[in-house]
Amino acid sequence: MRIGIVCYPTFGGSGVLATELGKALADEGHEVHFITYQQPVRLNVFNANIFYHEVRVPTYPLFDYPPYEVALASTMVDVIMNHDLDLLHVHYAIPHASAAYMAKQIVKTKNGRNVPVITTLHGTDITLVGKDKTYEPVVTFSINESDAITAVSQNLKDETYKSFAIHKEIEVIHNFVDVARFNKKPIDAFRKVIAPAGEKILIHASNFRKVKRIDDVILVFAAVRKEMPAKLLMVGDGPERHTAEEMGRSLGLEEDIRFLGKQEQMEDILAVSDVFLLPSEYESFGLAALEAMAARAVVISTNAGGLSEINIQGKTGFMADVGDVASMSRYAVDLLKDETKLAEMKEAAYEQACRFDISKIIPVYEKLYSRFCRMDTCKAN
Ligand code: GMT
Repeated sequence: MRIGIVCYPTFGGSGVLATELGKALADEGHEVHFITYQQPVRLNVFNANIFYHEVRVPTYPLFDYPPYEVALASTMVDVIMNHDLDLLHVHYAIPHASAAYMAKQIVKTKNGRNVPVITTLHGTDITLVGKDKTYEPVVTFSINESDAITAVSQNLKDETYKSFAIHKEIEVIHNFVDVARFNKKPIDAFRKVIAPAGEKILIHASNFRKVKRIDDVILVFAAVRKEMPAKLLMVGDGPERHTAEEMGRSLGLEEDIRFLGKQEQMEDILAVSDVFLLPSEYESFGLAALEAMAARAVVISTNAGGLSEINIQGKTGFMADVGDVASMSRYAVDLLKDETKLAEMKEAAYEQACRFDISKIIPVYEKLYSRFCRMDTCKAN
């Protein structure tokens, strides 16, 4: 099939998932057209089946806010018509679902074709930004106008029905991980640089927004550090980074916490890590945690949102209520002191990640797409 994928190109989970999906579909022989304002960060391979179309947003002195959605819809129209796309799959509702609706109407007027639009809901497009009264009417309308709607967890599906008047079926298709990529042997030299005395390594990776509760990451680590030598890797960047760095310094932990910034080789960093901390206020799914599990890191997280759909309490990791730093700290200390338990849970985390392997989820998306196959142009795949 010829598939258009619209996503954010940044380090956020929705962009990562959409890019990995597109790459996997291209490997399966589909023609995949990415439509974004910048090359997606994980689109780092050459594949003859992958095309990248950049959305250019011309500026003009009158525009305090250049109209990105208009430029996006126009680019979608161009790509649909020039490449005869079979469908558009948009990731993160705002503003991708409404831009897709507009593009669909334009193509219909121009050549009578009704291009199917699939919208995948990822998280804050529903639970935070989308709910805002400024956006809600457009979000509700464009989700309802989609030909198929998917959510990355059962929790996000439930939240969507709770917050928006959606009268269509939302299908749950869980996020996935390429287990083979994350199942890597630790690079000894790298581990030695981070933890020269064989200290345990904890890690957090995110875009450092308020919803991630970065302070709690530092507090849990401080509690661990009181009990044993340990190191913390902070991967990513965002608005809360400065506060976190300051907090680390004020607790006298600057020698033990490394802020690595945005990193592309997550598999190498995760491979040397023992515990992944994710104390978020909300996570629709927690793709970063799933990638950590595939690399055999034990996840200590909150039980918010869809996290309990991947993390099994006491088996693959531990969960506590949002803000319950004391419990998360206790879980981390007890686990890191018990080598046998740690090894056992690392293995269980890996096995759980295998249940969400890319090979299991791609066929689910392909099945969904096949419902919209055009008899005249759809090839066997
Ligand atoms: O919150 C982020 O890190 C980015 C955001 C996004 O949509 O780009 O992530 C959401 O989508 C991810 C992929 O489906 C999920 O794994 C994250 O849990 C979800 N984030 C939240 O719900 C806060």
